[in-house]
Amino acid sequence: MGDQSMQVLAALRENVAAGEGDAVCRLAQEALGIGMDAMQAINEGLIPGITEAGVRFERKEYFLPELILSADAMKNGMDVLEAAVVAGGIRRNVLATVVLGTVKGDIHDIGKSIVGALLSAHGFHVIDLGVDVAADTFVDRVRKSDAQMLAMSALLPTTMPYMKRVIDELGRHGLRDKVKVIVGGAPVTAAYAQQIGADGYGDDAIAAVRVARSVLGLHA
Ligand code: B1M
Repeated sequence: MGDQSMQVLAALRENVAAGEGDAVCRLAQEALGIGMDAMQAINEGLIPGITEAGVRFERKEYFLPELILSADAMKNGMDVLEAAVVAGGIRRNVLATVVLGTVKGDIHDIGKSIVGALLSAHGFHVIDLGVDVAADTFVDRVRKSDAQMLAMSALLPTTMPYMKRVIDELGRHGLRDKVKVIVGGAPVTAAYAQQIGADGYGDDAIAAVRVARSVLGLHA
């Protein structure tokens, strides 16, 4: 990697961590301008930056307002980079419809949105319901859209169990056999996914795409 790329990535990390949204927006454009892959800018610039903000929050160097500023700065960067991820997608025909959301009680949406962008880039039609999504909303959209997959994200140990509730609710509505369920988010593990009866688990957004393809039996 060239010096210029290294500098842009370091500046992205620092400015996301510092909550400098305007600078992040400019740097994200600079990254694309020098030909950097958008996913590299996300994975090696934005994500380490927001992770650092989380570490500072844990150490009580940051409080909620600073964390929110960092999250907003990350979103500024995502606004620029996400379009490039989706536009750089390798397929144009729709592979399957996926209903996506962060579960009820949880407003973390950055990781979920990255998963959504990558699924779109790989040819999935993504219906993103946003954050704090209730079980009946998930069920309703799965039914109405005839989705082949439901993808849920949870970032808090307290909201993870809600994913099981959604899976149970799909069963109650006779939809469990019609839709595959994949789950993810920082506290979620493969073992937990299995325990709650999900069909698949993704450790990160790339894995989410791999798992989505595999549980739907779609091969390259
Ligand atoms: Co929150 N938060 N937060 N937060 N926050 C964490 C999760 C925390 C670990 C921070 C910390 O203490 N170090 C901590 C949880 C601790 C715990 O209980 N274990 C925490 C807390 C405590 C809270 C609040 C309770 C704080 C408070 O109010 N006192 C509160 C809860 C609000 C709520 O949801 N009800 C809260 C609020 C917030 C903000 C609003 C300020 C902001 C979110 C803004 C937003 O999303 N729009 C925020 C942020 C930014 C974080 C951290 C710093 C970063 C999360 C993030 O975006 N990471 C986070 C610390 C951390 O994770 N290091 C933290 C980057 C993102 C790309 O990663 O989301 O993990 P992630 O997604 C990854 C993978 O997990 C995976 O792919 C993604 C890309 O690789 N993935 C999937 C995600 N979903 C997937 C789905 C899949 C497959 C893969 O299949 C469907």
